[in-house]
This record gives sequence, structure tokens and C-alpha cells, in this order.
Amino acid sequence: MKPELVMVGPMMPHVMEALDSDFTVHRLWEAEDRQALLAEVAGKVRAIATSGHLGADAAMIDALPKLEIISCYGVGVDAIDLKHAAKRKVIVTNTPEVLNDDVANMAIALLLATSREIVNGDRYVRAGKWLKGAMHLTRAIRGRKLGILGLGRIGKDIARKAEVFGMEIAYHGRSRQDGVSYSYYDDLVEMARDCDFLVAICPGGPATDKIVNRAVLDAIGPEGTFINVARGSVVDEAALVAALQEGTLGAAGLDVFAEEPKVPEALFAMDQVVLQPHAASATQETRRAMGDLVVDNLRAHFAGKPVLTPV
Ligand code: NAP
Ligand code: 8YV
Repeated sequence: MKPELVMVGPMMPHVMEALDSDFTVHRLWEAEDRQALLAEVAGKVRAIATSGHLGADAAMIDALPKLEIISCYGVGVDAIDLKHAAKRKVIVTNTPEVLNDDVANMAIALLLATSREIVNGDRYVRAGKWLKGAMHLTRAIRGRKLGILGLGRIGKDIARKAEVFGMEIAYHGRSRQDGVSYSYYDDLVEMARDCDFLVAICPGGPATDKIVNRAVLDAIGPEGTFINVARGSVVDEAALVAALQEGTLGAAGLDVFAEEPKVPEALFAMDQVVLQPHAASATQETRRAMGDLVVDNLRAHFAGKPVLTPV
């Protein structure tokens, strides 16, 4: 008999096919009444497949008393109640490493898009303004200082790539990282004050909630740029909008937002802001690899083997 699994939202076709072949899949997003579906399958379901966005809260975990594993499509697990899962002895897996390259590339793309004003340049050409004269000069990134909030797997990849562009690297986290020569700041405001760019790539959740507050944004300053590829929760979004409106923060490149897919409309009119729809890992290649990991973790668990990437 195939193990039974609740899928919280749809995934790529190859993931759906693989799960359908090995599991009896209950599609929660198709249910008219989610609670009724959970109640109906409660006695049988041993796994959840979810995403970093949809997560799994304590109520969902409690609705499934036979639950053994939650396999998450995404490395960030802030939307999963990890404490509750641990209490219930439910294994949680995520998709680390396979997305480092593309997420780091998005951070670099936003660095370049904001400093070289790629989107403004595109608009300039399309609006026929070039015919009337050259666009204003933009800013180089060579020789400028990049502060990384969260020098983990992805943060280190961003640092390596930014070095190739000739940037000077600093970082902030709760502790100094081994094996790196970048300057460590134990104070985020101090790092922001010393940097031209601040890139957030730490986990979301209560420990980092609004860690990028008004004081940090002011410290980045009117000539500085804030890039967020972490989670919308890590920045005080109202303070960010105000700082950009008032010009106390120079520019921003934002892939993530507090209430996705809702984005503060005030940002839409700002030429100094480049927006992305939480797309840092969204290449066909990386999303395929993430999907494979979701399936491989589930298969390993139900084959009696250790999971590949436990949280
Ligand atoms: P990771 O390897 O665990 O690195 C996380 C880093 O954040 C570590 O260096 C850690 O250093 C630091 N950190 C953790 N808690 C902190 C705190 N309270 N204050 C300051 N720094 C803290 O994780 P990763 O694989 O690089 O992924 C990082 C995050 O990126 C994910 O959790 C996810 O939210 C986000 N992400 C976003 C996208 C996207 O599509 N935009 C894609 C992938 C990942 P210390 O332990 O020393 O503090
Ligand atoms: C995904 C992400 O887009 O891995 C993460 O933490 O934010 C992204 O790669 C997301 O998890 C899918 O919902």
C-alpha cells in the first residue's frame, strides 16, 4: 500500500508525477473545505509536501496524528512550526544548497540593476528619451562595500560573486564564520553605516523579525542601497517605504515582501526601486532540483533510510 500524503499546494509537473507514483496524494488546495479533507484523511496521512511559502502550522500538524515527515520545497522553513513538529517527533526536510547559485545570482542582479539603473535605462530607451539625449550617469559597484546580513550557504555564494566584481565584503550574523577573511560586525547598524549596499539573506521568523529597522535603513543612508532576498519579515516594510520616500535611503532591490503577493503600492512609482516577484530560485533548473529533493527526502524516509536534507 502506498503511504498517504497531503500536498498543500501544487508543484512542478515532474514532482506531482513522482509523488503520484509513490504516494496516495491528497490535494489540499483543490479541497472546497480544507478542514473537512484533513479530518477525512487524518487517520492515514503520514507525510506533508509543502512549500516555504505555504508552510505547515501547528493546527495542520495536529490535524494529522499519524504524521511522520514534512518535506518542504524551499530552504527557508519559517512558515513551518518547527517547535511543534519537533514536539510531535515529525521530521522536517528542506532544499538547501541546490538553490545557492541562482539565489546569489538574483542578489547580484539586483545589485547591478539598482546601481546601473538597468530598468530605468530600459524605460529610457522605450520612451524614446535617448533620441533627445543621453541618460544620466549611474554608479559602479567596483571598490564599493557590500554588507551581507546572514553569511550562510547563500550569503557566502553572494560574497564570492561580489568579490569577482571587485567589491569589499563585510557581514553580520550572530557569530563570526570560520574560514572567511571578510570583516565581521557584531552590530548590524555599524555594518550598515560602513557599507554602500546591505544584502539581507538570513532566515525569516521571530529571531530576525524587522531586524532591518529604521535605524539600520538610516545607517545605509541616502547614497546606499538595501537588497532583500531573504524574507519580507526581516525588514520593517513601512519604515523601508518611508525611508525611500524621504530619500534617507538611496535605493532598494526587493525580491521578498511582508504580505506576498501584495507589494506596497507606494513602491510602484519609485524609479530607485527594482522589484521581483519572489523569484530568486525561480529558474527551471533550480526549481527542478528543489522538486527532486522534495521527492527524494520522502522516498528515503519511506524506504526506511535517513532523509537527505533534514532541517
Ligand atoms: P543558512 O545557510 O542557514 O544561513 C543563514 C545565515 O543567517 C547564517 O549565516 C546565520 O548566521 C544567519 N542568521 C541566522 N539567524 C540570524 C539572526 N537571528 N540574526 C542574524 N543573522 C542570523 O541559510 P541559507 O541556505 O543561506 O538561506 C538563508 C535564507 O534565505 C533562507 O532561510 C530563506 O529565508 C532565504 N531564501 C530566500 C530565497 C528567495 O527566493 N528569495 C531563496 C532561498 C532562500 P549565524 O547563525 O551566525 O547568525
Ligand atoms: C522558494 C525560498 O521560492 O527556498 C526558499 O526559502 O524562498 C524560495 O526558494 C519558496 O520556498 C517556494 O515557496
